[in-house]
Amino acid sequence: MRKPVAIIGAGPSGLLLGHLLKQAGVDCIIVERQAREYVEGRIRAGVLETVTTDLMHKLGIDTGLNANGLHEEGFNLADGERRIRIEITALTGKHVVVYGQTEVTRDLIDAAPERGLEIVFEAKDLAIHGADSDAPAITYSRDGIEHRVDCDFIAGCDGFHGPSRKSIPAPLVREFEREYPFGWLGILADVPPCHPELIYSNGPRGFALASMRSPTRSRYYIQVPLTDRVEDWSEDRLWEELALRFDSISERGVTRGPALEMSIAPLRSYVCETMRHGRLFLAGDAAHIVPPTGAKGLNLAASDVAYLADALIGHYRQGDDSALAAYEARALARIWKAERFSWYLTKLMHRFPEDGPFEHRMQQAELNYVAQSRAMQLAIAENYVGLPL
Ligand code: RFL
Ligand code: PHB
Repeated sequence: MRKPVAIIGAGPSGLLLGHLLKQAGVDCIIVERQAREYVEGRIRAGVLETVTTDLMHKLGIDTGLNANGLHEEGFNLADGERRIRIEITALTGKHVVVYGQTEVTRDLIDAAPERGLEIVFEAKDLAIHGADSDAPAITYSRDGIEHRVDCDFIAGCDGFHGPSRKSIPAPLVREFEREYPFGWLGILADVPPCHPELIYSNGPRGFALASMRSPTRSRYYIQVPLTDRVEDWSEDRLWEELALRFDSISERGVTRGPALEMSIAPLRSYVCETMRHGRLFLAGDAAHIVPPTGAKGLNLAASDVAYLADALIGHYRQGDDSALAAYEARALARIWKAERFSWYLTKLMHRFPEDGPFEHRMQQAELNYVAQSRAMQLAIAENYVGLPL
C-alpha cells in the first residue's frame, strides 16, 4: 500500500493529526498496536486548553464536547486549610474545558469512518524503514499477515514507549529527563465532585488533586511512593485518605462510591529535542512527557499536531517545506514552557522525600505570595489556560 503520510499510534496526537490531514485532502493511514476497546478504555487527561478544543471545533467533531464539556473559569491551590482561587477567566479572559481524553479519543475514532480516515488496530511488530531516505516505509503484521505502507512522511505519534523515537540513531538524540520520587494514584467514580472547580492541595498528608469528568463523575489523585502498587490500596483506604485531604477545604466534602478505575502513574519530565529524523516527525508523548500537575500532556500533543499538520499541508498544497523545516524549533519553544510550568507546579504542590523543613517553608512562602499577588496569579493562570500557539 502507498499513502502520503503514515501515522503510528491512535492516541490523541495520531487521531487529531489524521483528521486534520484528511480534512485538508491529504491522505493518510493510522496504525495502532492496541485494540480499539483498549484505546477507548484508557483513563487519562481531563483538562483541555483552547488549543485542543479549537482543533475539535475546526474538525467539526465537537458534539460531545459542546454538550458535555464543563467550562471552568477558575481552579484552586490549597495548603492546609486555605484555598487560593486562581481566577483564570478574570485574569486572562480565557477558560479551560473539563472533558476526558477518553471521550476525545472515542469521538475522534467514531468520526473516522465517515471521513474516510483509515485506522488499523491491533497492528503488531511495527517497524520503521528508511526514515532518513527519500522512500520511507512502515511494516507491521495483523492476524499473521505482513503489511507494508510506503509513504512520503512518517508521523511518530506512538507515545513514550513507542518505536518511533527509539528508531532514531542514539548519537543524534538530544534528550533531557527528570524523574520524580513519587507517583499519582488515581480513582474514577460515579459520585458528585467535592468541589465545583479543581483543587490541587499540598496539605500535611501530601499532595492530592480533586478533579472531575462531569457533575456526577469524580476523578481524584493522591501522591504515593514509587514503591506502592495499586493492590496495596483498597478503595476504602483511598476514600478515607481523600476525605482527610478534602473534606475541610471543599464545598461538599468527598462522596464515596465504587471505583470505575484505579491506577498509579509515575511522574516524569522528559524532552527529546530531536523531533525530526529525515522524514520521521515525532509528536506528543513520543517526544516529551510532563508530570500531570499542570494538565499539559494532551494539550502539548494537540499543539505539536497543529504545527505538524500545517507543515505537511504546506508541503502538499503549496509545495512549501519551510514549515516542515521549522517544525522542531516551533514545537520545542512551546514544549519547554509547558515543561517549566508543569515542573514548577509539581515542585510547589508535592512533598519531596528529600526535602526538609526549609524547603517546606519555601513552598509555604511561595503560596503566601501567590495568595497575595495578582502578578503571581496571572503568571499561573496564563500558563494554566495555555500559552498561545
Ligand atoms: P498516547 O496517548 O500514549 O498514544 C500513543 C499511541 O501509540 C500507540 N503505540 C503504538 N502503535 C503502533 N505500534 C506500536 N509499536 C505502538 N506503540 C505505541 C499506543 O498504543 C497509543 O495508543 O500519546 P499521545 O497521542 O501523544 O497523547 C498524549 C496524552 O495521552 C498524554 O500526554 C496525556 O494523557 C497526559 N495527561 C494529561 N494531559 C493533559 O493535557 N491534561 C491532563 O489533565 C492530563 N492528565 C495525563 C493525565 C496522563 C496520565 N497518565 C496515566 C500518564 C493524567 C494521567 C494519570
Ligand atoms: C484529570 O482530571 O485527570 C486531571 C486534571 C488535572 C490535572 C491532571 C489530571 O492536572
